Amino acid sequence: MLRFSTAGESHGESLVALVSGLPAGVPVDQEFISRELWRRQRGYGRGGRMRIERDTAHILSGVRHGKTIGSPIAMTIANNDWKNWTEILPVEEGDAAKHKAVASPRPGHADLAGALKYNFSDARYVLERASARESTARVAAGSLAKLLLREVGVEVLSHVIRVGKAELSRPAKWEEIVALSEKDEVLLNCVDAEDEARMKAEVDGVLRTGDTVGGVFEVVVHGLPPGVGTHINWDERLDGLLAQAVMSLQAVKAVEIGRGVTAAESLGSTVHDAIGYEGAEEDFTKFSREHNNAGGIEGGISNGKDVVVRGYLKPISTLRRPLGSVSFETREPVKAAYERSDVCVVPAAGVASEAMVALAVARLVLEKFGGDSLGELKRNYIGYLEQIKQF
Ligand code: EPS
Repeated sequence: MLRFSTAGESHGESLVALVSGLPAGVPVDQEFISRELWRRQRGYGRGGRMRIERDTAHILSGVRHGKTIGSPIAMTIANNDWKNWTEILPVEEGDAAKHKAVASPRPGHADLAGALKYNFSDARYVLERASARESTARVAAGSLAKLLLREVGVEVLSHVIRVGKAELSRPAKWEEIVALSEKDEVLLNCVDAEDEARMKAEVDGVLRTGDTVGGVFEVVVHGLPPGVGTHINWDERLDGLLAQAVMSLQAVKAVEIGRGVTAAESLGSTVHDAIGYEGAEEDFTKFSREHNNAGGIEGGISNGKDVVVRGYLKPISTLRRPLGSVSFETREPVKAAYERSDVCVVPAAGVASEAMVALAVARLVLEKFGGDSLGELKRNYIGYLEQIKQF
């Protein structure tokens, strides 16, 4: 089974990603991993930290001569900011006077619930792990899943469809999303320049007022054949696994698949994607669909159309003009703690979600097609494609 876990804190020495269950023989392109990490770092609305970090993954194990060897892959990503925190957050006891307390919990953050749960006298240690800095390690892990998926023609990318009140006003084409991923400069990772300008204005507005803004990103899985995931068991459904994967990212508060939200207020006759039979191959089979409201998944199984997953992001909870809170020390009313933060992270959250979606899809692809080497996986994959083409 493909599994991964992460370790590391926002201002610690390094982040760590550990990935196991990839077959042997997958080419590992380190430039690709670096670019994925860099894609997560950019975007309009990030704070000063992104000028400090230049994320790169250092591979310690599981890859030799440019390919996976089947054993677990361990990677570290150094925090450049660590040099500024070595005395504030030492591993050894250190000097208590240098401690930098998060003295009043920020509403919306893990601060209060985490301090209560772990019996901390302030929220510093909670912030350190709750921070979305952790998503860097997920992107490193996800880039390996993407490299595997690429071998079977599957790609995963994202774009931004809403920032605050500014929304993408038209459907995006796959080619436009690909073009965004190839750009060296992006503002809000939106396929439409005019809509992006309106999104930028939303960010500029909150920058002025000391507030923050959320939004919606869309992750698209392109080239996935029908039959990945299953209706048979609740915990093997593709939709359920994607929902958990995306919801688990910091600040994501809702996940939608296809037209999931508006489907609830519409009639069945307008929601479901009527089926045709072309006689010629369309995508993977001779069956065709009028549209893709289902977002590429029916009954927890991929249906061969693009898988479309949306993540709804709440506004960042660290506010320059903070909300009311309570001092951990005195229990008196005070303003919530503020320290350097971002004001909008919708593009970055989209890239981190690509990683989570790629890991979930890669897990199910490996479960369906199996194989301890890439060659074995590909043989099974090609055989299956032949089977459904004849159907
Ligand atoms: C974050 C606060 C900021 C962000 C950070 C997430 O960090 P700092 O307090 O060091 O400025 O920049 O995000 C990242 C470091 C990152 O790589 O995405 C938070 O509190 O969640």
